[in-house]
Amino acid sequence: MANKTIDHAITATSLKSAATDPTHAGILSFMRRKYTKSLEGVDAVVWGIPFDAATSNRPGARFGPQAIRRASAIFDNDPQYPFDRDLFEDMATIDYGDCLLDYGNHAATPETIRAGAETILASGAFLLTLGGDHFVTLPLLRAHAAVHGPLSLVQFDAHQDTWADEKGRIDHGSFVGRAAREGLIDTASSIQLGIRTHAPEDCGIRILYGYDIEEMSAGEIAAVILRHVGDRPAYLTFDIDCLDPAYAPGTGTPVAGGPSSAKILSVIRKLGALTIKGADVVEVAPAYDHADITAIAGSTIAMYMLGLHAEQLAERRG
Ligand SMILES: [Mn+2]
Repeated sequence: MANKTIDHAITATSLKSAATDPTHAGILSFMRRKYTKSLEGVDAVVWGIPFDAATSNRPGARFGPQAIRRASAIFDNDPQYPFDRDLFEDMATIDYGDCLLDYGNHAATPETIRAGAETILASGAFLLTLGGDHFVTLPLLRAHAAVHGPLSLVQFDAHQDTWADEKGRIDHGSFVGRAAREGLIDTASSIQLGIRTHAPEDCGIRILYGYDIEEMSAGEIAAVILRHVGDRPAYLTFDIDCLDPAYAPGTGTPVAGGPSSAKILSVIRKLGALTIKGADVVEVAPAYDHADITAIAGSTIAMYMLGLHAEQLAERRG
């Protein structure tokens, strides 16, 4: 039974069940989840990292978490399409708020993010992070790999993010190369989807380029991912610039020739057999957005990731 309240983010009496706030009103949190720092009895955590100092082109992803939360108000009390269930019926889920970063001390940022993620993961909860630019995935991978070992990275992105890097640089275009060198990801079972630029190295990671995605069906794309990753622990990272700028104009480094949100959502829907240990949605920069197109896409992708986890939890709990 849903809580009959407004401002569910602060008035909720349970971490479960859908909220009933009007879509146009009330305090915002991701899908109106309880806004709390308490990790007790929590199955899933949504966390924001408002950081964009590693962007190479247009900054603004520091406003991503707020924009995604606002857009997520469209997910009301109804069963969530296409999952046909209240995602929160049995999945205690909170909005943990944002990671507090010192905008004047970027050198401290990676460790602040890693330590925050470590605290959340220590509770045993599933972590879904809202970026922030794509640099934030590196410290997130450090925290997840410390728990699960090297992860199969499933990366939706227009860019490989494998640019060469010197120790200590904070760059949203090099996190994959760094993660590979640090042994955070199992490159042989990792895969990148929607790539439409070239970088000097592929780190041995499988790539489905933009033109591959264009010619394949959602089912074919999902089948490649499932075969490549198998039952290894996986981390899903979704750079919103994977989508064509028509579907995600509000991002820092848009690249033409990408897939539609409809096609990619169909792919994600078919990834339920993956062993997903963590996920993020990054690079939503609302200042370049129109009519919330990008924020809605980002919040829907985030909702799908929670939906997959809700299904897996339900299956585990019988
Ligand atoms: Mn990226």
